[in-house]
This record gives sequence, structure tokens and C-alpha cells, in this order.
Amino acid sequence: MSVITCRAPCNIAVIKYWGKRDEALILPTNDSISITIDMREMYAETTVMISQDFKEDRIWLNKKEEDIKNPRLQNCLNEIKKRSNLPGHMNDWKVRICSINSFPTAAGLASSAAGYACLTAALAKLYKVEGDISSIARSGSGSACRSVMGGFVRWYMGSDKHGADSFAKEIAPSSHWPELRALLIIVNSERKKISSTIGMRRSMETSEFLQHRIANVVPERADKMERAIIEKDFKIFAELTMKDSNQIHAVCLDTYPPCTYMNDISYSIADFVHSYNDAVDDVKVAYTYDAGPNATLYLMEEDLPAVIGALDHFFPPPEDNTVLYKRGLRIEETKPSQELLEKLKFRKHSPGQFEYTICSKVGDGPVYLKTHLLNDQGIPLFEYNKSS
Ligand code: 2P0
Repeated sequence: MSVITCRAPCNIAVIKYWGKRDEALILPTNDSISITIDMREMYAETTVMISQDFKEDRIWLNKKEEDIKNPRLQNCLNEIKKRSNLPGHMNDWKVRICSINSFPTAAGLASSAAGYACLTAALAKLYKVEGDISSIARSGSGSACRSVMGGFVRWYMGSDKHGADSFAKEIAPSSHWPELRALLIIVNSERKKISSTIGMRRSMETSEFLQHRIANVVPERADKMERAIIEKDFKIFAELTMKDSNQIHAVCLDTYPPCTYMNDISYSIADFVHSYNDAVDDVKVAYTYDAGPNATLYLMEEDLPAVIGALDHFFPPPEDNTVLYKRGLRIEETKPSQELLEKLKFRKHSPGQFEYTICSKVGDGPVYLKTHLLNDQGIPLFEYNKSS
């Protein structure tokens, strides 16, 4: 019997992945760049176990037994076994997989990224795979290839039609820009209506604007973003982040039928960010949105108290304290001055527009744990629902 447990982070892209040049191999139409989010609040955790005694492969995901035949899961398993360095007979042992997420699944919060990165990192250690594993994670979910490492990460689209040169690489470690903070605003933690996979397929089929983005915008923008990160130039970083988020959501609207992920509150948060930057006559905060309504704000540590103070003023927290509202790093917010409030020219919302917020920072890649989610018989240590 052999067992490994791994914990892996999610990542939030600042140059977005939207579009595949090969659906089956999950090869993207453009490079993307992301920031790995510290694992204190948000992570996936996965135990993988093989044993000669197991009669069948099984998987449990978030306390529910799921179908092991899921094609993307099989992609990962097959890629791992191709590169396995275990003695031959052990590759035929049946596998048990148990995975949990510490945050909402499929709500546009990079849960598939953390999940497949974690599965890949766990399997890679179990099967003694050597070398880069980002392309294996990519075969599970595109954005997962950016979560097998920490810090600032670039996923190269590559040009090989089999995907040999489509992998992720660290631009800089988390220690490079330790003052950078991510404030995640959970507007709605429910599952999104249109998955990213379907949304980007539809955009590839129908959006002319996406073709323009791929050919004329991202190549130059990705290089500029990499430079801004290396030079820690927040102003350029922030402007490119916001423009790139706006562009993929414009592509989503140009898609037919359109995919809408942002809602009124998402747009209102973006308006707030621009009002704030205007009021302080600088670029202090950036927003970005994935395939869902939740916002991620990037900003420097020193600006957090003032920005959270202003956010709390215009988007007051819920009046009942049934959920923990402010999660992650503890920040003492500062009340906005009358002068700032007047300059902001922004409408105050009724309380409780956000479900909760998570304050986090740039984090490191996957880590291995000594405690496992499965017992010696390869069965979860917690109660679970049977597969439907
Ligand atoms: C990103 N997203 O760069 C972009 C921005 C969503 C919006 O990567 O089909 O779940 O599994 O490769 O990885 C979400 O896409 O899609 C995503 P698949 P994935 O973070």
C-alpha cells in the first residue's frame, strides 16, 4: 500500500485564459499569467492511495462519491502512469482518491485549478514522476497548470500541436512582491450557470472579438504584464489587470448566445474601484473577475485599511452575523474621511450585498501532509454521500 496527501492553492489570473486551440488536449489560444493565492484560507486537499488489495478505482469529491470514469480525471491518471517510475506491477494497482476544497466549488473561484493541481501533485509523488508536472495538471483543467507552483506564474500557450511546449513557469516567487494583497469579494457562492469550458467553447465558435484579442492584444499585453510584475510596477500591473478582465467579459458578451458572469454588484465593485482611484488621483486598487460574479481586488498592504474602510462604507456588511464576514488576514480598517467620501461620488448600497470577503496574499505551491483523508482500507475518514 502507498499513500500521499497534498494541499494545493488556487490562482487568480491577471492575464486571462479564455479559448482553446485544442479542446481534447486543453491547449489555450493565448498565454496567461496568474498569481498563486496563499493557502491559509483557500486550498484543495487530496489523498491518493494505491494497494494490491483494492478491487476497484474510486473517487470522493467534497464528501460525495463521484464517477471515476470522468474523462479529465482519466486524462490525468493516464498521463501520470505514462511517466510513472514505480515498479511495473504497482502501476496496475487500483487507486483511491479523496479530495476536499476549503471554498465553494465551481463558483468562479478557481476550484478546478486547485483541485486538479492537487490531484496531479499527489499522484506525481505517489507514482514517482520526475520533471515538470504542469502539463499533466493542464490535462485535467487548463488553469490547474498554473497552480502547481507558487508566486507569479505564466502559462505558455506553446505552438506544438500535441502540446509539448504548453506548460507553466514561475515568473517570480511569492517573496518577490510580499506587500501585494488579494481581497476576494464573494458576491455569490453558488455554482455558476455556464461552466468556463462551455463558455469558452461558445466564444471560440461565435466571437469575432475573441479572435482579435488572441491575435492582436494578448501577446503584447502578456509581455508587458510580466515586465510590470518583475519591476513591481503596481500602476501598470493594475491597469493591465483591469483591462484584461474587462476584455474577456466583453468577449463573453460578444459570444452568441452571450455568457454573462458578472452581475450588478460585480459592476458596482468595478465602478467603486475606478471612483476610488480617481478620488485619490492614483491607481491604488485593481479588480479582476473570472467566470462568475465574485471580484478579486489586488492592492498593496499599506492601502488595505483605507480601501476596506471605504468598501465597508459603500457596501455595508450584513446586519446579522450568521456567517463569518471578514476572513483571512486581519485588517484594522480606517474610516474614510469626509473629504474622501465627497470626492468618491458613489452610491451607498443596502447592507449585505457581499456574502463574505477573504483577505489573502501571494502564496507558495503545493505542500505534502502527513495526515490523510482515507483510512488503511482506502475509505474516507468522514461520512459521505453515495454516487447518484
Ligand atoms: C483564467 N478562467 O485564466 C480564466 C479566466 C476563467 C476566467 O481558467 O476548460 O476551469 O477546465 O480548461 O481552467 C477557467 O477555466 O477551464 C479559467 P478548462 P478552466 O483563470
